[in-house]
Amino acid sequence: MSFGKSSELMLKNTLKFPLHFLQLFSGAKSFEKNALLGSRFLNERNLHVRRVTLAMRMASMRRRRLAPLVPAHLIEAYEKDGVVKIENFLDDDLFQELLRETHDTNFDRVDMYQGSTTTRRSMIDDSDLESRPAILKVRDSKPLLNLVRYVASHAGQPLVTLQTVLAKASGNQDPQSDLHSDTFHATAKAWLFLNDVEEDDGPFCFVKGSHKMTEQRLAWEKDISTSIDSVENKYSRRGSMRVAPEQLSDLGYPQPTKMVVKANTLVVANTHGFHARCASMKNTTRIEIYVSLRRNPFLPFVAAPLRGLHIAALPLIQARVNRLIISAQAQIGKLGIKPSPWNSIGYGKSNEWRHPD
Ligand SMILES: O=C(O)CCC(=O)C(=O)O
Repeated sequence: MSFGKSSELMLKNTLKFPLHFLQLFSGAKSFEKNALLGSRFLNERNLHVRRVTLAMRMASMRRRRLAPLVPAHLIEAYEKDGVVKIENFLDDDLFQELLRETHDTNFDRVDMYQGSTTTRRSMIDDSDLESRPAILKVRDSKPLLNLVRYVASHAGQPLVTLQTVLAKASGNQDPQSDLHSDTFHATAKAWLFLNDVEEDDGPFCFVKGSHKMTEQRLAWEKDISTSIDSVENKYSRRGSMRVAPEQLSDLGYPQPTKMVVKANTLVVANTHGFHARCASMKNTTRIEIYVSLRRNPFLPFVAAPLRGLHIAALPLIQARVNRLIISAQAQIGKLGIKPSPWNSIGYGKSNEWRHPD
């Protein structure tokens, strides 16, 4: 007996229904991969809009409880713009030592290739930092981690890694260069830049104020959620919505701000807001301590003294989290669920230019 394509799809969706249903209460975002999230019927009845608005309300509630961890002027800056920039974040001695440890020594590295850009992570787990006290100090810096927690609206343990972005002037389009929102809820990314980033060095850019929903944006997102089959961009179909700069004013937002920065500047953003890595006009090397934190948007608690009951805060995990994430993604790849984007390239300098094997 042979099924038609649509009967097969119906059977698949029926079998997956319990999983898809549970995912409604998680950070799952892909309209394409979850028949409920992508359902025109449900989204015409505001499923997506309700998830967005509930997630935002829960994030504000959690942030109020996290506010004592962060200085008032940074809270004010975040609430206004959705992004916080702090120049001269580290004192000069610590910053110089951080540069020395980063540039003079070899790291265990993995690379990800997106278009003409290579994103490298150099492992900074406990075992890598026995003789790198400056990186350790920054990795565990409370002011840094607490600001990321506030912006993410969670008390969990952020991922901290040493990241290098090696961007070529020409080649295939890097998907990070299109303005986008990472997902439908608050999530934090931070960059402590170790070198100056000029206008044409592929700076981070952010649409100030886009961490807040406007009525127009909600209506635009509803439109997308009810017409997934005709959305061309695959990342938008997967819940990371792309927006064109020309659309921003219709959504009630300004044009993006390029974060042109001096070395030792920290930028922390809620990447639910629209952002991108500007295209590079020349070959550039951007090196940074990169931090991120994303958790279930519907968590009703903060539990700050218990690190938000986050599995990543368990000492055995925290000590080797850089490698655990890479090997978890490799395992998921081997199971045929989703290929890992990371390629091990062995030990070497974090800023070395090399050709993919
Ligand atoms: O590295 C950057 O400047 C931004 C990267 C980005 O867009 C992202 O991580 O979503």
